[in-house]
Amino acid sequence: MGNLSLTESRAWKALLDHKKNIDRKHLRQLFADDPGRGERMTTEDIGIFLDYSKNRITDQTLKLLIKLANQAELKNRIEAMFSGEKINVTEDRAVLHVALRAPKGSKIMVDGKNVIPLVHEVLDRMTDFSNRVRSSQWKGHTGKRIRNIVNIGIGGSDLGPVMAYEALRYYSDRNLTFRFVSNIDGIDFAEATRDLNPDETMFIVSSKTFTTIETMTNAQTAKEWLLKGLGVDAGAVAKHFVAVSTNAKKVSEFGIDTANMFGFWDWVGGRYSMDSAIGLSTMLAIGPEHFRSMLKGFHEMDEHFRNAPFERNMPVLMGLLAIWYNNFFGAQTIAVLPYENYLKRFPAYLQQLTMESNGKQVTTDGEKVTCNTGPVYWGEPGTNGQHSFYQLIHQGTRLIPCDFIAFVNPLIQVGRHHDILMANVFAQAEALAFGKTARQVRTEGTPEWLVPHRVFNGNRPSNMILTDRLTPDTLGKLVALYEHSTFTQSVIWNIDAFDQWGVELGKVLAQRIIPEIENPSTLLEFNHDGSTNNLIRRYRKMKNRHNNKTI
Ligand code: G6Q
Repeated sequence: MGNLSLTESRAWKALLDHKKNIDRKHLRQLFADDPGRGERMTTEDIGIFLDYSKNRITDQTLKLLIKLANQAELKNRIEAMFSGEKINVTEDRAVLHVALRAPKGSKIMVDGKNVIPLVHEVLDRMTDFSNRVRSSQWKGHTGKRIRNIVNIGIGGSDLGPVMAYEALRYYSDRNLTFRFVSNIDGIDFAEATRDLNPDETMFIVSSKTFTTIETMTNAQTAKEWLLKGLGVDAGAVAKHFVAVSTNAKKVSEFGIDTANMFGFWDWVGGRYSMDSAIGLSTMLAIGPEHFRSMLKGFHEMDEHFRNAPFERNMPVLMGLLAIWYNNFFGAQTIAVLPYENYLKRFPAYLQQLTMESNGKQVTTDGEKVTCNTGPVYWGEPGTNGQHSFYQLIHQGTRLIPCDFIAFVNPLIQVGRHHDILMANVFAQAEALAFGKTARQVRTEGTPEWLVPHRVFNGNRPSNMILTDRLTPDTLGKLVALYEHSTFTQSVIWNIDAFDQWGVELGKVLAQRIIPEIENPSTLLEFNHDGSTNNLIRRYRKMKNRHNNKTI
């Protein structure tokens, strides 16, 4: 590409030209001209079937998008990631979530050291620990078995564990209760623990840095809650607290024995860490075997991403389609719509994965990007969304590409429910693509004044991801699919998908305001802008007007 910006490059301009042809063709036309596309524009591997035929593309579009990927040297970038190159340039780190699920015998070098044995050593320790807790061998301070597990963490140290717990609940040990505390809002902790017995409760403090204010405050509160509840001193902590972190020093300062610490490494980004020790709560819930099966699923998608030709490569195709709508149609969002209730937290998980990764405005060289980067990902499980925001997707003025995710077999067969659910997902994709013309509406006998309101333009694109059933293995594949689609997009834009400097500013500013609002002896003169100064003054004057309950 030389010194040319992305948007001046040959592959980009070819797509801009081509877009004019696509604009002239409705999906109805594309299907009429090419009846075979419904079968041809699909790909299937490792048990996942992707139908991308209802996208506003032709075979030529795909060729041009793949040229764009080749121009960005996507193949080399994938290899660079898998071989441990420091592709997180602003933090000078390797990006090796793929190492977390690589089989025992493999070899990935970071700074001259093979990291795979380290990964498996931690996995083995997690296995041993999980078995001891699940089999009641591990006892709390008063000799009772552990029945409640509370994960304390935020961001990457929370969203993955929460999502995986919900997604794999079917496989979880129902004798154990799982709670997740993330928010600094004390209500989160209070509600999560209000009905728990400290004798039977174990906290997992999950924090890569072990300095995050939300997590450290919640962990401190948990310690006090436990010791007060048991009526004992700090000696009880060892039986009720474990840590997941990269920071042994801070863990031990907090009072957790580092023998009860499960480590990971700086080459695992928070939002890419649910398959590291951060997944300890997941392993406790579903057991080590299921956890390893999830890792196997991740790994199979890694191999698919690394080896499948781009024409049949699911993360590459989905990443390129995201670019197509984001950059050539001006679409600002992508809706992810799982037709599987267990996946209710999946869109929330993807929000962090995709938006923290690709919410960037400069290239890896520090140049301002010349086009839009990361789209907003959002969604809700079907069919609930159908009775709320789908209206805007069907008849609003915005283009919202959708990813439908559906499973052929339900985990629990309840009457006719599953066939009805599946009929809905197929119908939605069909309606979005083909709509309903004015002529069709008229032939239904609709009065003329109502016709415009009942017309569906259609031509609204979607992907359909179809697989057998939601297993730990499938979940691993789905998460890896989105991880690699996100990476694919970042490579095209040449941005660093693995840093998150934007998260830092809020943390720094909050630290400055805390003493100003906590300490009543400080003057009411602050050095912020007029609005922030006023808000702080107002807060200080008004607080404590009610008799707040403390725990
Ligand atoms: C993820 C981000 C961020 C991080 C949290 C928690 O990629 O880095 O969401 O996971 O800020 O950080 P700790 O795990 O260090 O507490």
